[in-house]
Amino acid sequence: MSRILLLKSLNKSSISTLATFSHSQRGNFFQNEPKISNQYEEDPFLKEQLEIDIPKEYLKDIEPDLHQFGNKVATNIYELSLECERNVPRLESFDAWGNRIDKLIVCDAWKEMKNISATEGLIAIPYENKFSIYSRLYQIAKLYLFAPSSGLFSCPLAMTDGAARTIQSIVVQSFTKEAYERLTTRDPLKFWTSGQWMTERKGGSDVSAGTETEAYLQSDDNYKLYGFKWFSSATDSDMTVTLARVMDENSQPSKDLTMFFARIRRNDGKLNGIEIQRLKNKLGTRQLPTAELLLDGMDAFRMSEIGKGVSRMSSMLNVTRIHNSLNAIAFMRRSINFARDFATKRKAFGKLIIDHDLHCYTLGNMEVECRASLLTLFYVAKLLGKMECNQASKEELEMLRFITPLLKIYTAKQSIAVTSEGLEAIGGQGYIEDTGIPNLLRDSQVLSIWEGTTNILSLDALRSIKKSQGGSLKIFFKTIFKTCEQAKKYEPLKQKSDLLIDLSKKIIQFVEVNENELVTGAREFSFGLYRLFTASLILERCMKTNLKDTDLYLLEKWFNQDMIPIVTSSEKDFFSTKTSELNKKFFMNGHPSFKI
Ligand code: UCC
Repeated sequence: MSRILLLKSLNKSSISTLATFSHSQRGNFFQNEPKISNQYEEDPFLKEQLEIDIPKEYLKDIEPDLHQFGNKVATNIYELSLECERNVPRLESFDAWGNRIDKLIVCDAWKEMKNISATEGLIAIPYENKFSIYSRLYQIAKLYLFAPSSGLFSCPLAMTDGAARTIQSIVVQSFTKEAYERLTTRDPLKFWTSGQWMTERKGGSDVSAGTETEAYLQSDDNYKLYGFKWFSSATDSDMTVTLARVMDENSQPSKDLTMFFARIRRNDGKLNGIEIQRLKNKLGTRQLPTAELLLDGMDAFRMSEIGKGVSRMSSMLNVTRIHNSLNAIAFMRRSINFARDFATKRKAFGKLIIDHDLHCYTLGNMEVECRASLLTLFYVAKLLGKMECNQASKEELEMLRFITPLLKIYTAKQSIAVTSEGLEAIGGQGYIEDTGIPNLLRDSQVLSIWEGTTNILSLDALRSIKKSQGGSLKIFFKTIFKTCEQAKKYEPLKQKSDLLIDLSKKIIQFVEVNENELVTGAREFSFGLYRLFTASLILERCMKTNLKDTDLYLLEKWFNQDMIPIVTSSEKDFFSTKTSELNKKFFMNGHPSFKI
């Protein structure tokens, strides 16, 4: 008997037990959700790279810690991050009687993230320096595991690390001594986090022109600050580093900015001359209490020479930009880990989607971006570690300065692309908030904006070339050529090494002849440099892993893109003044302000 006839022949109560979608049943099929397990063990590429980069005598102590932490970030810490996502911060500005209270309410899970950060040594590790120049790399690997399970606590950690590094670099003064100890402690009862307030209403890129905050001298290096900070991430921090213009005796502001240190609260627990105007309503990073702050006589200490704030603050920025990148790559990794697990559980067109070649091809492309960028992140982490142990050569310091913005802009863009692909790989469910997947994309979107946008940091790379009178670019290519010369000796790497040399020479020649196109083409230029340098690191990895098939595949895939887009775009005349005018007409036509 057919199913329909069978259903017709039954009375109502029997139907409800048999019919798949009757009111008492909701169908038989429920999709198994994508899951993650130990995030260290799930990442053999990471493990292998640590084996390559860190001597055995250190790794034997580091590995067990990464193993235990890899498990936590997939279990209880991950659960806390979901809690942070569900219970976003709130601000109560007034009490019932109209008194201004500016009470910032964050959830218990967020507070627990702070405790975990301290006890796991997420900031302490490089400052304890137990593993010499490898301490930084160890910390960055650990933060990489933490970031996508951190409920965005990785943001205050970035600023905390930047602040600790900045205090260290300016020689710890009496008022920052306590701060330094607290920022770098493992004791959760003593641990402080720091904010980094740079952006005002006039914008966060041209900080020097946009800062209106005024600093009035009280005594010695003590000042009172008056101003309005427009994007103050992690307002629940214990201290902050910020910029202001020092006012002279005629109440005239200094031309250049000065860097200050301030506590958020005074000893009585009240805000330190700060009013929290409102919390920001953001696309992502909603777990993070980002606020607009009125500084109304905030007590602060001068941390830099007057007018040297931007250059002093840049040591903080260089650290937070590395954090930005590690978050970007970590979000890619998490996205892939979810997508690939889902592929082993989801069936379509008669088979699991892991058995559809097209789907695998898509996941493979995501993996390329994540692996390649991890190599560049580790390269930068090693240089930072050397610098902090005073073991970096002049050339290495130059490389660190030059590659950091390249790493930041490239990984941020790729993170958005890869996490977006990751959502799509999970289909409609990837778009559903309570799967815990969409926040990877929402949170990635900010990475290309904060800590310097893509355009600003492309120009920053150009500025660093100019400041070094071309020296940084020379060292950059010297490093690439050196790797290529070694790689050439391996037959399977010869063709790509020659190609990399050839492409590098083309871009060098381009710079010599077309300097005037570099500003308009700054993005393409920076992306190209990043691709070339990362290619050299993949070659290096291939040598270190004895030409492992998956590393050779990574190499092949990495070269399967436009490696020098500034050259190819310039050949089409995209950067000339004439084309720039056409371009403006192209996108502005129809806008009320535009007259041809
Ligand atoms: O977005 C923000 C939110 C914080 C959230 C933190 C999250 C962390 C990630 C966590 C992931 C989950 S905070 C603000 C975002 N804004 C920026 O990052 C600023 C972007 N703008 C720039 O970077 C610009 O290039 C400026 C502000 C640096 C340009 O300003 P100026 O005044 O034009 O500065 P100059 O002339 O370019 O540089 C002044 C000095 C020079 O040194 P001297 O005085 O010796 O000639 C530069 O060489 O500073 C030096 N300098 C640097 N040095 C500038 N940048 C650097 C650098 N990166 N490294 C070393």
